[in-house]
Amino acid sequence: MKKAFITGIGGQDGSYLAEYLVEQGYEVHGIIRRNSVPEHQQSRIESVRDKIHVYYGDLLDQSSIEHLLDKIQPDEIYNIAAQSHVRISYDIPQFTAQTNAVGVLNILEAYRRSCPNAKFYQASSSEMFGSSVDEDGFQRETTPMNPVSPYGCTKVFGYNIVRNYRNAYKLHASNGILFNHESPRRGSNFVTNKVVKRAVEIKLNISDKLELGNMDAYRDWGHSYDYVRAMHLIVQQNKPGDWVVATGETRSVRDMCEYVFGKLDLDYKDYVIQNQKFLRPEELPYLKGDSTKIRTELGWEPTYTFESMMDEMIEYWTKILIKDLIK
Ligand code: G4F
Repeated sequence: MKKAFITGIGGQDGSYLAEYLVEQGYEVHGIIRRNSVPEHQQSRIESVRDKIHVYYGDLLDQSSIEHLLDKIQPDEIYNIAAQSHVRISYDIPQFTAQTNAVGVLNILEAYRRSCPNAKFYQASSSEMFGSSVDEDGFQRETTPMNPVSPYGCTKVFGYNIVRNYRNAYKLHASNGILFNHESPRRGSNFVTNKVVKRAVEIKLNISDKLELGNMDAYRDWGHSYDYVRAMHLIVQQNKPGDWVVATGETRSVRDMCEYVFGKLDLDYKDYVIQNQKFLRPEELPYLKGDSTKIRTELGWEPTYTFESMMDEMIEYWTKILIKDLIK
C-alpha cells in the first residue's frame, strides 16, 4: 500500500486529492493548521475522515513536519498548503511569504533529510506568469514569469526552490503550474463561488445585490477534481519536471456572471455593482493556459467543461440555501 502525505488536506484541492488517493488504495496522511473553529476545518474531508490520518501541523513549524515525515516515511508528498488568496496577500504579505515561500523550503528540507526517496509535488500557480503572455495569447511552461502580486512573487520562489532542490540533491520534485480551479468546495471569497452563492441567494430573495471588483479580468477556469488527478499523474512519472495544467479557454468575470445569472433566469446587470474594496492594487488581467505538454506526455484530459462545473456549483448552493430556508 503506497503512503501519501498531503499538506493542506482540509482545503478544496487537499480534500479532492485525499478522496482520489483513498480510491486508488493509498494510505493517506495529512496536516491541517490549528484554528479556533475545528468543525469548519474538516468539513471538506468528512467523506473520508475515518479512512485517513489527520494531524495538526504547519509549514512554518519545520520540526513538526520533519517529525511526521520521519515517522510516516511516505512514498509521495503533496505540498498544497498555502495562503492562497491573491488580494489578501496584499493585507498579509509577510505571512504569505513565510507560508508560500519559506514554507516550501521548510518542507523540502524535511523531505531531503527524512525521506529523500519519496516523490514530491509542489502546487505552483499560473499567478506566477503575472503580466506575461506569449504572442499567441497563451501562457505555457516556457513563458517568462513576471508576477504582479505578493502571492505571485512568493509562488515564484516556491517554484524555483523546488527546481533547485531537484537538481542539487537529485530529488524527484515536480511543479504543477495550475491555472484557476474551482468546485462547490471553493472558498466563497474566491470569485466563482462568491458569484454563484450570491446569485442563488438573489434568486431565492435572500439577497438583492452582488458587489465585485474588476469584472474585466480573464481567467482559465477548470475543476479542482480534474486538477488533483493531474497532480497524481505528475508524481507517477519516472522523471520529475514542471507541467502546466489548464483548460485552454479563457472567460472574463463578466462572462462568468452572465452565465451564472442567466442559468437562474436573471440578468446580472440588474444586481452587480462595483466596490473599490475588491479591486487589487495591481491586477493580473489575463490568463489562458496551454496544457499541451501534460496532455501529450502524460495523457491528462479534463472531464468537466466550464458549463458543467458552474452548473454543479449552482446546484450545490441551491440545495444548501433551500435547506437553510426550510429549517
Ligand atoms: O477568484 P479569484 O480571487 O482568483 P485569483 O486571484 O485568480 O487566484 C486564484 O487562482 C490562482 C491561479 O492563477 C491561484 F494561484 C490562487 O491561489 C487562487 O486560487 O479572482 C479571480 C479574478 C481576479 O481577476 C479578481 O480581481 O476575479 C476578480 N474579481 C472581481 N471581483 C474578484 C472579485 N475576485 C474576488 N476574489 N472577489 C471579488 O469580489
